[in-house]
Amino acid sequence: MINYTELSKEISYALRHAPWEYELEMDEEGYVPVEQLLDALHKEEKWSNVSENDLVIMIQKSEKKRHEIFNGKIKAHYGHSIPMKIAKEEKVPPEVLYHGTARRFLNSIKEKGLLPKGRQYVHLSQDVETAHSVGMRHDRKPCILKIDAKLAWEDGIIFYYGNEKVWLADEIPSKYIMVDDI
Ligand code: HQG
Repeated sequence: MINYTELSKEISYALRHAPWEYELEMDEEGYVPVEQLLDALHKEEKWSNVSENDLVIMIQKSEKKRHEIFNGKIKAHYGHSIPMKIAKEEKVPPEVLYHGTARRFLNSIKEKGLLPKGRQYVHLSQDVETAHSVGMRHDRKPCILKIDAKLAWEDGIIFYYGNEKVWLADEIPSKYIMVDDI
């Protein structure tokens, strides 16, 4: 029986952080051939029977839309930390976006704005619930930041589409970030 959550974590690791460990050739959008990924996975005992159909099931079963298969290739929608910057689609953002973070990061965020830190882009959430679950990964009582995406976009900050819940930006200066009244 395949553990699809574990499979998804390993594939996220491969596609976001370490394609070279799996000998994957990645294009500028982050796609790799499904066959290459399967060949790499098959070298591990626990993934020796994984098929393309399992990857489809893994994507369907996941609450978050992390991966996409298209034309025999698979990519991660967001989260990358590899040196080659993944090209994302620029898009007009919703008027407001959210970011869930830890209380201990607040002073630094107020001073420097939101920075990508270990990843290629700052990750923003479409709704408060998503931001809350993102923030819970860093702090049991996370802070939800409200981003004036409309104003930022009008001022020339570029936003990129991750999936229907996740938006990306290169950075968000602190003047567009509100910490209170959520
Ligand atoms: C913080 C997961 C200090 C930032 C999630 C965050 C998301 C600063 C942390 C996706 C800062 C980076 C990404 C500054 C930002 N000073 N701290 N100036 N600017 N930070 O994990 O956004 O489940 O790299 O607030 O759900 O938490 O894996 O980013 O707390 O969608 O699919 O630096 O990853 O998706 O943490 O999460 P992360 P994130 P998956």
